[in-house]
Amino acid sequence: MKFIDEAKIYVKAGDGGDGCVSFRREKHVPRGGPNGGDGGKGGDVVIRASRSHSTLLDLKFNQHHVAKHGGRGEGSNKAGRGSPDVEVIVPVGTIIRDAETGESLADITTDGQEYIVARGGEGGRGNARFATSTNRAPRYAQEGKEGEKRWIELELKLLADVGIIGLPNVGKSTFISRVSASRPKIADYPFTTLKPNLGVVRYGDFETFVIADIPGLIKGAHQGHGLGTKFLRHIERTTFLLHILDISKDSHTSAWEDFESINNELALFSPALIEKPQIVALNKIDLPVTRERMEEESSFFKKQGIKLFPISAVTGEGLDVLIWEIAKTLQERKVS
Ligand SMILES: Nc1nc2c(ncn2[C@@H]2O[C@H](COP(=O)(O)OP(=O)(O)OP(=O)(O)O)[C@@H](O)[C@H]2O)c(=O)[nH]1
Ligand SMILES: [Mg+2]
Repeated sequence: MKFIDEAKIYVKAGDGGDGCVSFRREKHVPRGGPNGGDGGKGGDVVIRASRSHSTLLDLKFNQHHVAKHGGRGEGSNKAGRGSPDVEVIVPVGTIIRDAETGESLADITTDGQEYIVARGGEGGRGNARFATSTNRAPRYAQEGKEGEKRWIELELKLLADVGIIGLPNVGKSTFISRVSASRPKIADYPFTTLKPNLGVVRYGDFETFVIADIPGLIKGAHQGHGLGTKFLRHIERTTFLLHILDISKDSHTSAWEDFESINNELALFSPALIEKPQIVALNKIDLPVTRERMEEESSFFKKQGIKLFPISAVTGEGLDVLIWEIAKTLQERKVS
């Protein structure tokens, strides 16, 4: 499976406008001075990052990005018009390279960040600029400079929006396999997942978000128990966490105790992680043991001010509601 999104595009900045050769013509003045204006600057091609874009898909169908030339200079010292820049919008996290040399040009890491990939040519100077005491009537002007052009490669490493946490065996991988095209190994024993998996979740008509399934955490993870905390850095840049709980194993399991114990491990590992908002789901409600206690657990969480989403990753029950909640929360965070 590929989690690198790539696009190759051609960018060409506008050429500068030529400078103008012109002389003043006035009544009764046999030979006026030079008054040719400068040419305008050609438009740049600028790459700009936007948080509202999540893939490079648009650019695969729209490869050529060409800015307009600057206007020619005119008589009466009128400068040519500068041309507007052409913007190419990319998601945050895009790496820009020169396609020919492979040279890395920029790493776009923040919303609104800009990088000029092709600089517009400067306009040529008009003949008015070349007048000197010895040459009062220069008959030449400069040509505009050519705008830069090249092929560039864009690469986006997908960053997960949502990280799934929970004890081993609660159904994290089952969940991601149900809501995305990701197919991690699923089995009824702890530590089935040994390295993180990413899945792209589609919802609505065209929207997507990326979710990361990481190995299960256990008590003492911060001391290296289980697989420890070594995969937690993979979810350090996510917007929030999906915390999955499972009370089906034995009748003494309390969802709240598991919830607190995982959060305790998170806090010990990284204050930044525990600060992240969490959406909490109770999985396996298709099993009678879980179903019976679902209401009780939900009302307990509610008292703590937390909404518990009952789901079954196997039958799909409750998943739509949960996905919409995740999508809504992501949207709100993008806007704010
Ligand atoms: N009945 C039922 N079983 C489920 C559900 N979700 C997962 N399971 C089962 O629970 C077991 C563990 O599922 P996984 O998805 O591998 O759990 P995990 O959380 O990824 O586990 P680790 O990767 O080991 O941390 C498997 O046998 C699944 O079939 C569910 O909604 N209902
Ligand atoms: Mg797993």
